[in-house]
Amino acid sequence: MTDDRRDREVPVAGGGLLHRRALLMAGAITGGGLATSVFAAGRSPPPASMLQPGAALSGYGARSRSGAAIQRIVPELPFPGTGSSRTPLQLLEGTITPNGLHFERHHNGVPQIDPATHELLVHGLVRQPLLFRYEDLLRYPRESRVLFLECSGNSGALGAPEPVQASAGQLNGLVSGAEWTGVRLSRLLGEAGLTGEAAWVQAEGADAAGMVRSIPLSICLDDAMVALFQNGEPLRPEQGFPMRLLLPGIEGNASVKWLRRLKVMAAPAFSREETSKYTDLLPDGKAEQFSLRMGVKSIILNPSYGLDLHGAGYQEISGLAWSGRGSIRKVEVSADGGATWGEAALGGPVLPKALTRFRMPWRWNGAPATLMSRATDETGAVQPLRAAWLAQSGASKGYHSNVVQSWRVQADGKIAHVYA
Ligand SMILES: Nc1nc2c(c(=O)[nH]1)N[C@H]1C(S)=C(S)[C@@H](COP(=O)(O)O)O[C@H]1N2
Ligand SMILES: [Mo]
Repeated sequence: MTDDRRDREVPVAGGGLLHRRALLMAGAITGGGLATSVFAAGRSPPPASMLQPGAALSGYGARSRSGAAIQRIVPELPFPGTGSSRTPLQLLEGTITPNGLHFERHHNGVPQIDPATHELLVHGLVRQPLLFRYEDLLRYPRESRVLFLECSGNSGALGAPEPVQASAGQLNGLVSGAEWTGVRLSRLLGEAGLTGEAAWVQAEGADAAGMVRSIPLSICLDDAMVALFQNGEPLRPEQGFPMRLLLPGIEGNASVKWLRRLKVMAAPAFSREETSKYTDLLPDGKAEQFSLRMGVKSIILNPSYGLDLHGAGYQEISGLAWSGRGSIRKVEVSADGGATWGEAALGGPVLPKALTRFRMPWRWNGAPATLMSRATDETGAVQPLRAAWLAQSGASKGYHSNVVQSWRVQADGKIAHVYA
């Protein structure tokens, strides 16, 4: 190693983790080691793509052939419309999930809804009940926000007694990130005029599940929106076309899709989705209801299960972090099973209640290593270790898992899911 490289590659923790500033320095990391030398490659004749005109223009772009191989992780189910498909997080980059790869969770399939006849009713404890057509909503002032959406059942497999050997997306892909555009819910409720007793809003979807969730008014009047667009185009049917609730930082279940009614109430509905499901069973056998806000969480996506390493040397460790309470303050990474930790670089802009990409330079020495990441959010909340989380919440708890996860890199470069 040259003196030059030693200056730039400052170790910050055990197992070869480097100071994040190494990411900023051209040539510091690879030192010419990853690309093919020009002399070895020989001369460079024009490729076949330069010898004839390319394909025609198209009305809607398609993915490259290899890109098209990236698919949602869809389970085989007895009732194919009811269940969830997952985002293959480990195969994607950045923080925005392409619309066709946004995870899906449907309780009774994807309805086909005609925007020309669909209506949103706002009623209950309001001075003036109102009906909004899709075209009405399109005339309201809009706002766009980059947000994560996560099912509270995400990462539930981390509670299994033995680590499930599956990809990062299979384990954690009930989270996606998108830029959502819509109308602030407070604007619509304000127009209907809330009465004094108003305290909850029951949201109902127009799907065959007739899904109902009760949402505290404080959340509805804060940053909730009725979303109409997703990453620049109208919502996909899977995501709730023509309109859905989008509650930043709140468990996905409450972001009711195919939204058709909002009933302002003095008390919650105590619907199926907030009694028999989506409650958190505590060690004493009681169930906590309306534990709506998602915790601080991070996962390493690269390297991860299924993305084996090919030889020792420089590797970038990268992944995603998010928190329902605001923005990510820091992500620490360990390469020695949690004995020592170094701080990763955060990709900007770091937005509240949005996916944040973290990156950590690593020079792997080829020996077995256990990789972990641990996020801290702007409120100071820290992602818990698995054992601590299970101890305080009871092993039966399937929802809201935000435990630190561990990947074991073996000497042959293969990666296993482990409990460290
Ligand atoms: N009407 C309706 N809304 C719904 C659901 C549903 O089945 N019906 N599923 C909920 C659940 S459990 C989640 S996690 C999110 C998933 O949103 P997505 O499919 O756009 O990812 O939608 C929520 N909204
Ligand atoms: Mo969910």
